[in-house]
Amino acid sequence: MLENYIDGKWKGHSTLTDVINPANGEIIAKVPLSSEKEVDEAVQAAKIAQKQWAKVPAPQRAEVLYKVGNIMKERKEELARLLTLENGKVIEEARGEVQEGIDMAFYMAGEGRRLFGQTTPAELKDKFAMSIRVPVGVVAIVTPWNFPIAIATWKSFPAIVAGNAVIWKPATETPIMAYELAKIFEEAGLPKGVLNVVFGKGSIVGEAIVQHPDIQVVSFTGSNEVGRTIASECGRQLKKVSLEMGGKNAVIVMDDADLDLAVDGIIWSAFGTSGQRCTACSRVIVHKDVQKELEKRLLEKMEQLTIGNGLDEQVKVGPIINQSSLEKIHGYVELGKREGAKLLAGGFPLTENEYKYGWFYAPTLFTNVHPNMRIAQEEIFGPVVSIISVSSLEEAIEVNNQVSYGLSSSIFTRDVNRVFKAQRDLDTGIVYVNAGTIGAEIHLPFGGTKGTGNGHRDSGVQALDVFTEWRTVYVDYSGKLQRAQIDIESN
Ligand code: UN1
Repeated sequence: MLENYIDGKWKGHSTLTDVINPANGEIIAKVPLSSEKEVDEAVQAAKIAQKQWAKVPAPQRAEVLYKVGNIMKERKEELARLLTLENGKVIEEARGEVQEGIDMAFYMAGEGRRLFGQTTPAELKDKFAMSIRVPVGVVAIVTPWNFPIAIATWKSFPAIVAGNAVIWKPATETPIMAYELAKIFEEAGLPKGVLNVVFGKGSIVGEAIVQHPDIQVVSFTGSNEVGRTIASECGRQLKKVSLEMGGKNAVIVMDDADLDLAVDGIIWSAFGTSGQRCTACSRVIVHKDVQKELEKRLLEKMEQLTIGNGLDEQVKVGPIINQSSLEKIHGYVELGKREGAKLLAGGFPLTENEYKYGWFYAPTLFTNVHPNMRIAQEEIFGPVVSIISVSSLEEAIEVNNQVSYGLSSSIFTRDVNRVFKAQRDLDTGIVYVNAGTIGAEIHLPFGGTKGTGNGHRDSGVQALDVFTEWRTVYVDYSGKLQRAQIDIESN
């Protein structure tokens, strides 16, 4: 039974819900469904803790992150197995995700000795001007089930090293990673109240977070619909909000591409994590001259994909997170057929034998897809790919950009001119050349344009912008009153 972590204490709750292993339907834990009361308790503790934490020198705050990183490293295999149990992703990807968290710990710990500000010349004599980063105060992070530990580290580590206190609401589907990370912080010696975890539903706990007057920042990764609601409410209250809300990411395959490489890139980014990544490839925009050959090779590779329980090292595609996601995916496949797309592979849930008690969906490939079809416009968040045929690079870029999202894109070509044109014109926050659409590294900014977000970035040094304010400091050491803009002449 999992417990909330508030003010350094583990607190049980009377209302609980089941955590289910999506590979076999087994109940693996129970998680609290908390209320506004727990959110408020956490915020009150965080307010007190933050005042002290902000006074701890940043290099010392960073020491806690080094310890967190080391504990995660020691426990990497165990954490990866727990991650596969609750989320379903295959074990090698789970190890990769835990590694992302470890990398983020050491990277952000390094920021404890930087947190660079700026010095800028002042207009007046004997006057010094600088801008420094200061913590915002109490911040909230709301994290999704598809990367339950990595995304939490992208947000909580910069927040903590910068001197904030954090209220964390993890997804109820994957609370075990949150529970484990909170235990790791506790073991690493993070002072009580600096990190608080409140489990529960978005409609209650999430809503209470957004409404709480003492929370200054909300950093959210999840659906577009929820993100927009959070944004409008935070806007009304003048809270800073950072949003990452998915993608409709495309791989472009030009007529001069290394086709085998492109096929590998598509398979990995479309069917890895069963397509349940914000960065997953769900469109392939292919030059018409290589379309047939690409389809043939894709189908051959798709046949080799082993689907099953992610704990089996041989399995390449794990389950879908839950029944409602499975139904949504299947709904889109039915819609694609009605819209006139041609189904080349998959298109059905797997329900027999070993698949009986879990939620599995066959890797699915559509062709003859028109860019305006809903399957080519809306995020499906499952193993479903649409092939769209084009005649030129310009058309490929136009089709890529014709969606409301702008997270990730990729191009396979051997032509350096096309590479540079594409990286300039593809309207996404992340562009890959000769690689699939997934695999962002933690020391670079992660986020997207248009409906993917609102201009902020997770991870990278840019994450600090979400969790700090810029303070401008002028020190006048002239010993007299110097009036800016007025006394300039007398300098
Ligand atoms: C996500 O899907 O929300 O770039 C995160 C990637 C991973 C992170 C994905 N490193 O695919």
